[in-house]
Amino acid sequence: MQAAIAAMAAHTILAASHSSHPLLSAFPNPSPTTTPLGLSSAFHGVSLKLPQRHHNLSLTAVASKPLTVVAAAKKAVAVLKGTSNVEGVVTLTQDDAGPTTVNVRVTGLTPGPHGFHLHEYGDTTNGCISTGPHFNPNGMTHGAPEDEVRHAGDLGNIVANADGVAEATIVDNQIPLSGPNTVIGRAFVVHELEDDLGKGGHELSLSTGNAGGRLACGVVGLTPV
Ligand SMILES: [Cu+2]
Ligand SMILES: [Zn+2]
Repeated sequence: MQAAIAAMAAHTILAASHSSHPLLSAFPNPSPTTTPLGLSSAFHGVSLKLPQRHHNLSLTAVASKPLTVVAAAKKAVAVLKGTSNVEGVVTLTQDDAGPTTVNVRVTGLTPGPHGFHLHEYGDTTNGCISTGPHFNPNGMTHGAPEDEVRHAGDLGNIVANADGVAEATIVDNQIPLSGPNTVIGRAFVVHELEDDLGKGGHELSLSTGNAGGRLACGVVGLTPV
C-alpha cells in the first residue's frame, strides 16, 4: 500500500512538472501574442533572431537541470494608466537567465508609433513624470532596442492601429526580472509621439528619442508564474 501511494505521489510530481515544463513553452503556442506570426509582426531589427536563441537556451537548460529551470521561471505585470483614455497591460516572463518576453496591449492611442520604454523608478506620486528617465544602468545614450549603445529601457515604439490599439511582443536581453539590473519596481511608459531611436537630430534624441509627453505608465510587479 505504501509503495502504491509513493508511486502515485511520484507520478503526480512528474505530471505537475511536465505541465509547467519550459520545454513546452518553446513550442508554438495557440495564443496570438506569442505565435511566431505575432513575433514577426511586432519585432524590429534583431528581434526576429531572438526567439530561436530562446528556444535553444530552453533546450540546453532542460537537458542539464530541468527542475531548477522550472523553479527559476519568473513573471511580472504592469498596469498602465494615465490622465487620458490611454491604458494597457504589459506582462513580462523570463526563464532562468534567458531573455525577457514582453507582451504589450495598450488602447486609447492615436494611430501610429508611440515610444515605449522602461523608466528608472516605480514612482508615480506625481503621475508618470516621477518615473524619472529611461532605465540606464550602464550609462549609455538613447538608442534603438537593437543598438549596442542604448538605454536598457529602450524598447523602441509600439504601433497603434486605426482603432488606437497597439499590441506587441518584444524579446529583450537587457530587462531581466532578477539580479542587479532587475526591472521589478521600475515602470513602463507609453509616449505621445514616435521615439526617433536617437537618430532624429533633435536635442532630445539622445536622451528620450524626442517621444513627447507621457500618456500612461505602470509599475512592474511580480505575479504568479
Ligand atoms: Cu519613455
Ligand atoms: Zn532611452
